[in-house]
Amino acid sequence: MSTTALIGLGANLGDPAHMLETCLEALIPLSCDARLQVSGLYKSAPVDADGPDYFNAVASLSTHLEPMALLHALQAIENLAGRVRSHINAPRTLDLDLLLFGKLQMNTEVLCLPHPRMHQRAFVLRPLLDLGLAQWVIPPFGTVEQLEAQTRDQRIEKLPTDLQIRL
Ligand code: PH2
Ligand code: MG
Ligand code: MG
Repeated sequence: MSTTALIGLGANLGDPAHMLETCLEALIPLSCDARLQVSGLYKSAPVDADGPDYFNAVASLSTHLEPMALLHALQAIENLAGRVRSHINAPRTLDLDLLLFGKLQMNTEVLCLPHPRMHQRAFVLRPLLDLGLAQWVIPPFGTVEQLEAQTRDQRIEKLPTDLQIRL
């Protein structure tokens, strides 16, 4: 059985757009049908963080992995990208957040699903609209469309060039 997982991509150090493209290649083996959907590419003001503007996108994939195995695979990709974990919300070369794993809800020290802050963040919600998920419900808060409408005060712009997946 496969599960649809949504992954938030973010970076604000180095060459973020290039990093996000490279990381898409690394996500392909985690997907059971080699079909990876990616939102448009966005530039956004840091939320609860400092440093340069972030580049953000969201990817959707269908996976056979269990949630913890997927989380560990994402952390391995972050580490390969030279991610240094200095302090909470420190600027980073690559951040891969597991946002949703099917309809699974869980709350452990290492993994909370749905991601506990995704419903408040334009840099997650706007890309989800690109993926056709406007009516997706983020429990217990509401649909992506409703929640995105409440984040219009956050600065975010869609960049003209989409991320390319190079096979
Ligand atoms: N990630 C954070 C904290 N703040 N702000 C933006 N705009 N984009 C991010 O990806 C982001 C953030 C922690 O992971
Ligand atoms: Mg994050
Ligand atoms: Mg993270």
